[in-house]
Amino acid sequence: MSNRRGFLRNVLAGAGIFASAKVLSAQEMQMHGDMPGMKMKAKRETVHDRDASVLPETPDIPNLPFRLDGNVKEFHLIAEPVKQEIVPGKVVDLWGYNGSAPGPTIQVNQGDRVRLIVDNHLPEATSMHWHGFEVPVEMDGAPGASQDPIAPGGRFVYEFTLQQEGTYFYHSHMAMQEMMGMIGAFVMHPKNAYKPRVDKDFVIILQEYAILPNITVPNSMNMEFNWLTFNGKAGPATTPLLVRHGERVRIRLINLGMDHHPIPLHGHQFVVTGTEGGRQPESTWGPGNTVLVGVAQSRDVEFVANNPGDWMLHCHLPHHMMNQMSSMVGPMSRRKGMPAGLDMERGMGMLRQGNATSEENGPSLGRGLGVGSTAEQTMSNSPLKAGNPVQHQGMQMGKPEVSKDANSVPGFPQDAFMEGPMMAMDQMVDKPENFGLRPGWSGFMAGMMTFVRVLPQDKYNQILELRKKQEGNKSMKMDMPGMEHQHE
Ligand SMILES: [Cu+2]
Repeated sequence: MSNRRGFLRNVLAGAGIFASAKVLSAQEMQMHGDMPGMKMKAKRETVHDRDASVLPETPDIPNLPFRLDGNVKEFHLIAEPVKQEIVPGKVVDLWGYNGSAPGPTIQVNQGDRVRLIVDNHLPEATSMHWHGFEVPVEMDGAPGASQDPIAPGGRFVYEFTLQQEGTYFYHSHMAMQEMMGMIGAFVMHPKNAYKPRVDKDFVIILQEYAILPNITVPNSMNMEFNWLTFNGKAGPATTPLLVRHGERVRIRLINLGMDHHPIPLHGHQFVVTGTEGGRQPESTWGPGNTVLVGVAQSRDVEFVANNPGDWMLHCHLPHHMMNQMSSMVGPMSRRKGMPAGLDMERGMGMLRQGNATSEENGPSLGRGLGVGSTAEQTMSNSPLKAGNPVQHQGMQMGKPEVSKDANSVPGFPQDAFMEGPMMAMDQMVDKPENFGLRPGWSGFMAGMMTFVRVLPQDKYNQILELRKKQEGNKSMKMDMPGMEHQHE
């Protein structure tokens, strides 16, 4: 929060460009966005259009406010280091935009003229690419090809008119920076609202990081990943998508990483209505329940939430449904003692200083990648001695349910120490959107996992009330996303 506050102060004081401008909230954005078109269109049609479209929300990520300079929508993005709490207590050093990784979501209307001021507050050069945008080549943000990289402390101003519609994104076009979090969603709303209309519209950005225990900096050189996130949060810290029973829902999935993610939704069939190229013709909408979101792609899925319940939405790659997976930590934590002369951390092969790409560690941080991965010890998946589990503050550490002869079964243990009652932390991730989930639910949510909660009207309203109350409390104490200016 202090980052965002700082961001705004810098903008107000330093650049001067916002000095007399009003920063718009999401609702105002939508209203202003419709205004230029209003004069051109028949009034009736405009009203209808506005009724028919609903603003997408990006759970856990703010929208980027803009100011109007004549007919130009002006956005200000700051590339900068970010501290991001991906699950409670796990704060990592990422690179993102305006205090967030992924960066804030940009929303514009088809036909808009936009100006995007990009300031580089990173210690190295960067460049901003507008993925899939049909813009003049000088505005493409390809370093070395269409422009010089933006030097540290430097600025580049992009400006273009957008005639496209759909789910797009912006990202650093420096490959290693992409693996530090540097992406954000860019939604272009169509001139004529999509049909059929949806009642709920969500954006989810899929990312992955390699971060060993005790390290806060992702190893962007690694090719295996142990932290998998939706909108910068890993389960159970992701915020569920709330919908009313019977509503039509759109979910926009965007992937930028090293893996393709097959994303199933439980309990429903959906159709893919959009890709990174915009709306797809209805003739292509075959039913499915798992959508493969490839690297650098976006997929819009739509469905009618006709099946009440708390339904999982997740990546189906097994290792993408886990947190902090690291081969030796489990066995080390349950064997009888540390090797002679070693403390816990060294016994587990954990690094105690430096960052992932620092001189002293460098690429040796690979997790079992062979050459150069000597910082880790070779460990078998040793027998499970289920004593009283180590208690971690705030977690509901229960004993796993295992049979008496479990250790005689080849392959055991698998999930016994990976999830379930051992790892539940319902209280630590308590928020209105989680209200009423089954006790212990959080022990089974990790990595790229969240819920689509298809709720009856009364429960939906109850949660909204809780959310309102919490937001009321919050605005007394701290900044709200997109509304920072009120507290300056
Ligand atoms: Cu995945």
